[in-house]
Amino acid sequence: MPQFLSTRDADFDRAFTALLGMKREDSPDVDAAVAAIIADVRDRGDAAVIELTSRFDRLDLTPETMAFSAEEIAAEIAKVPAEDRAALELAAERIRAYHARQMPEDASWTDAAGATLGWRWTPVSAAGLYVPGGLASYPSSVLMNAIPAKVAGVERLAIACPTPGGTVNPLVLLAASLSGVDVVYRIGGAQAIAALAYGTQTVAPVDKITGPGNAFVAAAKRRVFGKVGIDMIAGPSEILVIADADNDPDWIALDLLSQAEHDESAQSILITTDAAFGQAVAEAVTARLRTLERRAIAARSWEDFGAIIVARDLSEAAALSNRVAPEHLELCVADPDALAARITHAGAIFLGAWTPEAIGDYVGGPNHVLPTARSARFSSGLSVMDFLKRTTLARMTPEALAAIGPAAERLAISESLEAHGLSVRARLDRLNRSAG
Ligand code: HSO
Ligand code: ZN
Repeated sequence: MPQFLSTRDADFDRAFTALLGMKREDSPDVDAAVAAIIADVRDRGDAAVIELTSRFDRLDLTPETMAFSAEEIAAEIAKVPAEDRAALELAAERIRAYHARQMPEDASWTDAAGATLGWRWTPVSAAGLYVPGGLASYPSSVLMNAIPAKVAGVERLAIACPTPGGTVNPLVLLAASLSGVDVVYRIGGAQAIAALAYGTQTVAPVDKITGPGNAFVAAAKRRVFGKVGIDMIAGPSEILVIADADNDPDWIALDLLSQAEHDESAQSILITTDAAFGQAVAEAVTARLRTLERRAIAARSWEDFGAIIVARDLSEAAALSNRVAPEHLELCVADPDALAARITHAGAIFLGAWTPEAIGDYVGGPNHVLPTARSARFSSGLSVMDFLKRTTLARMTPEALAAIGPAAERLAISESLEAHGLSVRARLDRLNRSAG
C-alpha cells in the first residue's frame, strides 16, 4: 500500500522526510565497464563500435550501414498510420512554437564610463541525441530533444538509437525527420556516447549530447562531460498532484498512474485538503490497477513510492510541494493561479483539472525533459538554452579606459601579474602623452 499521511500526525515530519529521502534507484555500478568501452572506442573507432553493437544488440553493422539511409528512413516512415503522423506533426508544431519563444535576446549598452558592454548568443555547432531502444523508445522524446536544438540554430543534429536485433520504432524515425535531424545511427549504449563525443571514422563528433538512457548511457555521459556538454542525468519520473475535494477521484488516480506506469521507481504523490477525497483516490487507483496494461510496473511504483498526504490547507500543501520539488506538479484546485504563485520549486506546473500531465508529455508545447530527484530546486527542464552559449562583449573608448583602467592596473599589481598591469598602463601612458 502507498503511504497515507496527515500533517496532523504527530510523526508527520519524520515520515515526510523519509518519503523525500527514499532511495528509488539502485543504479548498478557500471562505471568500470563504461570506462573500458569508451577507451576502446577512442582507440579503435568504428571497429570497436561495430563489435560492441554485435555483442550487445545482436546486430552486425558495417561502416556503411551504421546510419539509416534515406531510403530506409522513407520505407520505415511509410509504415506510420496517418493518424499517428498527424498527431506527431501537431506535437512537433506546438513544441516548435513554444521553444521559439524561449530564444533569448542579445544585449548591448553603453554605461556611464563610456564602456560598451553586452552579450551575444550562438548555438553549439553539432548536437547528438540519445534515444533508447526497446520499450522506452519514445518518439515524443525525440521531438522534445531535437526541436529545441533546431530552434536554437544547431547546424548538425545526429541521433544514436540502438536497434536490438535490427528493430526500430518507425515513429522514432518520423519524429527525427519532422525535427530536422541529419543522421540516425543504429548504435546505442556507452559505445554510442563515446562515438558521439570522440568521433570515429564514420561518426562525426558533436559538441553536446542530450537524451535519456540506461545506466550505461548515464555513466558514459558523466564520463564524456567536459569533452562535450551534456544535459541532465534524468532519473525516474515523478508527479505530485495537489487536489481539493472538488475533483473526480478517477481523473486524479489516472494522473498519478500516468507517471507510475513509466517505471517501477517512479513516484506519484497526492496532497489533498480532504481526507475522504484522498481515500476515494486511493480506491480509484486500486480499481484502475486491476486492468491497466502496465499494472505490474505501475503497481510496484505506487505501492513502494506512492503517497497520499492530507494537508490542513492549500498553503501548507504548497509548502510541502516545495520541499518535494517535483518534476511534474498538477494543481487541481479552484484557483490554480493563486496556488501556483506559492510554488517555488517544480519542473513543470499544470494548472487546473483540465490539464492532465500527459498533455505536457506530448502536445502542450513545453519540454517534457525535466529535472527529477528534487533537482528542480536548482535546475530547469530542457530548453533552447541548453543548445546556446553566451559570449560576453566589451569595448572601451580611450575615455572609458582612462576612467576604469587605473583600477585594473591596481588590481593587477596586487595580484603580482605585471603584464596585466602593463597592458593597461601602456595605453594610459599613450593617452597622457597625447593629452600633454
Ligand atoms: N513523462 C516522461 C516523458 C514521457 N512520457 C515520454 C511519455 N512519453 C518524463 O517526463
Ligand atoms: Zn510520461
